[in-house]
Parts: sequence; structure tokens; C-alpha cells
Amino acid sequence: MKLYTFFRSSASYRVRIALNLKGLDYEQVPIHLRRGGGDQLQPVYTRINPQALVPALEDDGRFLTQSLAIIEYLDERYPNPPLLPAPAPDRALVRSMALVIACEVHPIQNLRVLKYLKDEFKHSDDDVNHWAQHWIDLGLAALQEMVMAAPIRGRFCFGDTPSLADICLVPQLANARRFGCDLALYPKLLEIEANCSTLPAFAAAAPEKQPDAE
Ligand SMILES: N[C@@H](CCC(=O)N[C@@H](CS)C(=O)NCC(=O)O)C(=O)O
Repeated sequence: MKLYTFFRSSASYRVRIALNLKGLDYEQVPIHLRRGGGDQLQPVYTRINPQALVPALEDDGRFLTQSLAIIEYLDERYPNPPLLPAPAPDRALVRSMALVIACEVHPIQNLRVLKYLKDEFKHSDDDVNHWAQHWIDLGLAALQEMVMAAPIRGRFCFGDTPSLADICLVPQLANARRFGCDLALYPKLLEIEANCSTLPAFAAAAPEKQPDAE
């Protein structure tokens, strides 16, 4: 398997965690998102992902894109350990936690969105940081409430097993730090992050551990 990835990309980070949790070997193909205007925009990569976003996973000659689709593919193809709980309502809850991050927060603080705010609308770096912090805070506050209200509570977002929700949370917290969010507001999420960081699958997926880290 080949993962087209960038060390600092939180969507790539999600897939790295999932691959590690499944114990799968994979080769990394670095796609630098800034150098030379961005490798993701080069035709050699947009033929793989027409959205010009990382990650992409190559498996058995097929290219898959969208981190959550890739992770669910891995979960279906390599079911152990499962990344979603078995009961349907619990699966729906864990997916909804993951989607708070993947649908509502991350897309509107992504590199190209922030670049558009700066280039097209002439917003300052401070404005753009403020924008990112606002949407990250809204999502993390909601996620913390969802975790606290979940019918099963434990070391992770849902019980004592890492799931898709934790896979989305940990990279988003790294992102939030880059934007200077006040994470002290989210003690439960920080506790979960600390528990995740004790697992080799999460630790090895961290941005600073990647071969393309700067
Ligand atoms: N929904 C997509 C998001 C992918 C995405 O936004 N990737 C970012 C890095 S985290 C990217 O490639 N950004 C490049 C850009 O904004 O030009 C997924 O989950 O895979």
C-alpha cells in the first residue's frame, strides 16, 4: 500500500493512525503542500486525486481518496481491530463525533480556504487565525459535550477502545495548537489525547515522526 501524505496534514494523520492500528505496512509518498506552490496541484497528483488534496491511498492498483472513506475501506477490508463499535446506534454516534471534525471544522480551516481568505478577500494573518480558531472552538466544544453525554464513557471518545472519533480528534487537536486555540477549555478531550498518545499506533503517526517532517 502507498499513502500519499504530508506530515502536517491532519487528514493524512488520520489515515496513518488507522493504518497503524490495523498493523498494516505502507509506503509513504510525500506530497509537499507548500513547496513550489504545492505538489498537490501538479498534474501527476491531480490524476490521482482530482480534488488536489491529501491523503490518497493506493491499494491493489486502486486509488482511494477522502480520509474517512479510506479509513472505512481499511476497516471493512481488515476488520481487526474494529474502528467502529458493533451496535448500530453506537456506530452512528462515533461517526457523528468524527464528522463534527471532518465535515464541520477541518474543511473551513484548511490551507486552501485560508489562502483564499487572504488572497481574494485580503484578510490579515490575524483575521485568518481568528477565523480558524472560531470554527475549531465551536467544533471542539460540541465534541466534548458529545463525549461527556455518550452512553458509554471511558479512556477514549467512546468507551475504552480507540475508534474513528479518536482518529479524527487527535490530529484536530494538533491543528488547534498550530492556530493557538485555548485547549484548556477541553479537559476531557486532552485526557483522551493523552490516552491515545500512549498507544504506539497514535504515537508513530504524529507529524514530527514522519519521514517528510521538517
Ligand atoms: N475531506 C478530505 C480533506 C483533505 C484535505 O483537506 N487535505 C488537506 C490537508 S489536511 C490538503 O490536502 N490541503 C491542500 C490545500 O488546501 O491546498 C479528507 O478527509 O481527506
